[in-house]
Amino acid sequence: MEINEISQSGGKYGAGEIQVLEGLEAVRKRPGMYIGTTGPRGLHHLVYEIVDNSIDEALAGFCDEINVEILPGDVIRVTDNGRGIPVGIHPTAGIPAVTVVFTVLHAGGKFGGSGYKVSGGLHGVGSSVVNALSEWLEVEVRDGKNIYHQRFERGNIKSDLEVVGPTSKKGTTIVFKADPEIFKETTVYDYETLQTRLREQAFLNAGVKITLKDLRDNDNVIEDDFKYEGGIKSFVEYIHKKRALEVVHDNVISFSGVLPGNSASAEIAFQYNDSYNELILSFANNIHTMDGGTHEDGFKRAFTRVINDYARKYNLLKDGDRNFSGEDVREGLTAIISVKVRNAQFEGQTKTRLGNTEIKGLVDGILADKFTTYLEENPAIAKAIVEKAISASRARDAAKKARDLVRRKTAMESASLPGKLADCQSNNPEETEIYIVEGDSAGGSAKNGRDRKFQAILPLWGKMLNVEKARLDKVYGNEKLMPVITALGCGIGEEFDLSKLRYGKVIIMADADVDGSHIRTLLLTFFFRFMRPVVEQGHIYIAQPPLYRISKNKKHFYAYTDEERDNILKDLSGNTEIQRYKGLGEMDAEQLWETTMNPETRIMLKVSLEDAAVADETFTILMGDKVEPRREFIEQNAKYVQNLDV
Ligand code: TSJ
Repeated sequence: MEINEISQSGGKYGAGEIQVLEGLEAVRKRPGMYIGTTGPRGLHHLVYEIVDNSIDEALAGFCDEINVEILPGDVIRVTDNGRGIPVGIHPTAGIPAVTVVFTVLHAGGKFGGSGYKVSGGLHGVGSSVVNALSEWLEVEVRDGKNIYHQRFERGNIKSDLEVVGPTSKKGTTIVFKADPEIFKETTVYDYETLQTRLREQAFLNAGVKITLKDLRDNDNVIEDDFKYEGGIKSFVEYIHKKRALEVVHDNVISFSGVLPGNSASAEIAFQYNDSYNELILSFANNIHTMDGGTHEDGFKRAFTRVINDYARKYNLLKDGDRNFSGEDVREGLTAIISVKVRNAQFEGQTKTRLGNTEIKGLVDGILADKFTTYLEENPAIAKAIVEKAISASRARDAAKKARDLVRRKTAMESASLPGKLADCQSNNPEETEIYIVEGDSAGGSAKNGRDRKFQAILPLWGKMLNVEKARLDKVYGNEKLMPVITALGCGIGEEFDLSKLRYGKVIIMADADVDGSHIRTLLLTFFFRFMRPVVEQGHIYIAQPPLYRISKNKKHFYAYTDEERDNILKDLSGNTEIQRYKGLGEMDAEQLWETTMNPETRIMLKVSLEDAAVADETFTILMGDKVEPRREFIEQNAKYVQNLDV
């Protein structure tokens, strides 16, 4: 451990005395350098940073319970039943080791010799950074004899480490309040964000019990327990259950292995479902490697090879047949890859790509050996997997044919734009907009109300395609989606080219009811799956038509929420007339322009990639074959989803 960063040594700190250590001042000056952002992400990152330490203790084999509580005032309390952060005097710093942990930059983890730190946040900082960015932080250590306590404020020691009582228990508790001076946007935690992350950590660390409690509202205490003996196998089961996906074989397949010398270990779990989507989630030292890396590369390479070898050996692929592509064998596959590496190298701009070259061989080797044996020993499952790959391969050929057909048609017909499209005059995407409108009457009002210079209208009609169950070839033939594809001009799938997008803004305009919500979700799901960059680059918007028109003395006011309606009614007081719009079709062209389409006055929601991903998930739940998760979803969202027929 490096202690030379500490600016005083051997000192006794008097309570109340303010000691600023150079390192921590730097953290407060440039918080972004240490936690990425001081927005909500950075705020939640503080919690992960603290919890990671308890997870390390669990990985070392000394802790099996971690409790995370959100207290009133958005104070966080994390408690574990590990050995307790060491309280002895640190040999070089001359102060208690626990104090070093919170006051010296990079002091997390590795003291005591045996510490094998594998977890750690995105930016690999530590508890001292959390301390520096907290208005106050208190630590309590229980070593089986005494309870120790120390308090810090904005990184400064406020009280010395002192014994505050006896105990027979062991463990560590950290309580902290994120500093509003640093987290200017918000210091309010989102329960679901913490829930998702803690559940994920429980999957990745089999057998560790993690609890989350929200105690901010006395009348509404929320609590979740996560403990998965099955580890990442349970993770795969959870994903399939949550997404209401039907599985192709009963059991999740899983393998694990280590490198000689124990410098790294890998666990792999996967299962096929009957959808056409591939979902591979990879982790290195419990960090989600969003950009993949050597572990994912090794998995993909070996996975494709093993299945091709098997299919050749048993003549399921004949002499003249092409090998399956990676996409073919991964269609409908959900896989989790989790590796623990002693010296993990994270690469790329966001440091979410694993770079250690030896890991590719580790994962490849595990699959080559164990998956090959598995297929030999489970011929029925092997057959199901190969058949799925054959069907994927055929569908890919069919999609290519369908695409070529569309291309040829497009080339032949001079007017290749959809017949129902009312195009705009400008062809400069910097200023053009397309309204995708559900319903013919609304489409009519929109056409008449628009500014035809830059606003195009595409009414949607025809039968909805279940995008969840659709491969590309189905999308190519679909009468509802094809006009959207041709109107936007940028293609889908392999053909996709963002530079050909014909409109800068793609605006979904649908009623504010359940059917409207359904069509919005469908379109978002479609864009998310088949034109993701259009979403990523912020081209998708949702129009916000008003819910009410309030009239008084021939003057009209529009309200977009119930709250707005009440405020307007209060302001106007007496003799008003309220019209509740049931659909876009009830507005005439002028009203629609004024309230929803005029750039000067309209309200629009810009869709983020996250919104689209949520829509994708929601859609999967609503459209899936399984009844249970659907009911659960509707119950949870009952307040938002009214009048829904179940
Ligand atoms: F982040 C933190 F430091 F504030 C923190 C540390 C927060 C929480 C909630 C827990 C912990 C933590 C640290 N729990 N358990 C430990 N264990 C050690 O620090 C520890 C104990 C003993 C030995 C040893 O070698 O005897 C080594 C270590 C790393």
